[in-house]
Amino acid sequence: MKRRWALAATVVLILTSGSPAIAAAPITTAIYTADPSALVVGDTLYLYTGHDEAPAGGGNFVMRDWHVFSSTDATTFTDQGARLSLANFPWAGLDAWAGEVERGANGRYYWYVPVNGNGAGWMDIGVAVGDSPTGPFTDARGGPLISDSTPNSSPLNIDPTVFSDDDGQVYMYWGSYYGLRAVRLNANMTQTVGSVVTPTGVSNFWEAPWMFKRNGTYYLAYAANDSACSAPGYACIRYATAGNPLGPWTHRGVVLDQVSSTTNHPAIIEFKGQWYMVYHNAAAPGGGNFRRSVTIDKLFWNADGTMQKVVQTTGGGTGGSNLALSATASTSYVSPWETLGAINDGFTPTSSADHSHGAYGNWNHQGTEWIEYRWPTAQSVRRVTTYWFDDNQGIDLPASCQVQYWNGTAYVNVPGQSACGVAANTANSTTFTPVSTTRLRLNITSRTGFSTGVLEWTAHS
Ligand code: FUB
Repeated sequence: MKRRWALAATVVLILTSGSPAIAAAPITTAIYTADPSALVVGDTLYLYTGHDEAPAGGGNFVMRDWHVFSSTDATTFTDQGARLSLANFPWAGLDAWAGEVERGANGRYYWYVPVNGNGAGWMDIGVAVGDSPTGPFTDARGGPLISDSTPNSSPLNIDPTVFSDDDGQVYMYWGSYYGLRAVRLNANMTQTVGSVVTPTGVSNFWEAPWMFKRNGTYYLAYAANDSACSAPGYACIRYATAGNPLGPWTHRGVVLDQVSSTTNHPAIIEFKGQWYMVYHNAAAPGGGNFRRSVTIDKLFWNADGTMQKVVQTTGGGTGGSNLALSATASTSYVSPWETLGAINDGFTPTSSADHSHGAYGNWNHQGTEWIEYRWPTAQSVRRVTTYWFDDNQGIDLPASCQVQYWNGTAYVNVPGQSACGVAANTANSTTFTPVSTTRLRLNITSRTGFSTGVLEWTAHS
């Protein structure tokens, strides 16, 4: 039973507020975290995360345990440690992937996790139980709850989301490889009831379902990877709604654009009257597709019960306000009909083709051009985001980019720069070792035969 703060007064606040989120992002840089689920108990928000341990440059998931984080303000999170690991499941050996904790009617806490069960096939879903949100947790079954031998199981049995309805009925959704599945669980939370069903209406489902209820409507958010919302190999978060917990579902749109990691995984929850989207990206220093970081942003509702697309921020918890807003922009070249001022007007584009608030473009120059910010006094900067402009004509996504800063004598590359992302339809995040400077520059190198453009370039301390 989660998400219980739907007071009338807070609903009014949610419907009328539209300001960008300021929250902690990422929740920690001490370790890499992924695949969040969220649970509110009393005045505390708990996040249950996976733990990425792949080496720098690694090309596979290395995940052995799960962590619990707690917060009373959704900004500062305390790592309560690895509260569950593969060692808790003697029948499993690898792949501590995306889990979720749900409170049972008996007051106990059930942690559902996908693991490589060492049996037939690949991934199974197990469940551990504990008497507090932080455990200790122990294997509740001594074997899988769902496996490849479960009739009508998913092509990949991962990513369970468990939902306890107001009437005491419990439902579990899970799956990947486009194979969403659902089943009822009994009141003890550790056995399935009836047949596994294949829900309908969940358009472009790929993996990572998250189920919740608001004002009598059931919501299912999930990772999709169709070309309408993300670049090849990346995911966006879509969602569907239903009047019944097992559907049929109606697709409602995209609630979170593509992020800097290929995978994404949502948890949506209300805490102290504010709704949040918890997800992961590759934005932490040294991050990547297998070294992800859980982050959190505010989520706002429309009056008709649809969700506004989440604005991805760097968060106030890590000092993330947009320094570009107070900078003077300049460039090596801007086409006479384009607008350099668009790059720091604070607008969040809806796609790389969205030049409704103007765009910087350098057609018909090719090769390397730059844009630059100057401040009257030195700023500490550790991260930028770049939303590329692509007009599907002469301006295309760049081949590469490089952030530089003025060291008092010359422009030099920022130290420890993470990948300078060139993905479409997203704010590509680039982190580096903090620099103190009055000037920051983005060198942009075009693809052969094209010019380049930028819709928004933010800078953060
Ligand atoms: O972390 C491993 C897998 O990547 C998760 O199970 C998926 O949701 C994706 O995030």
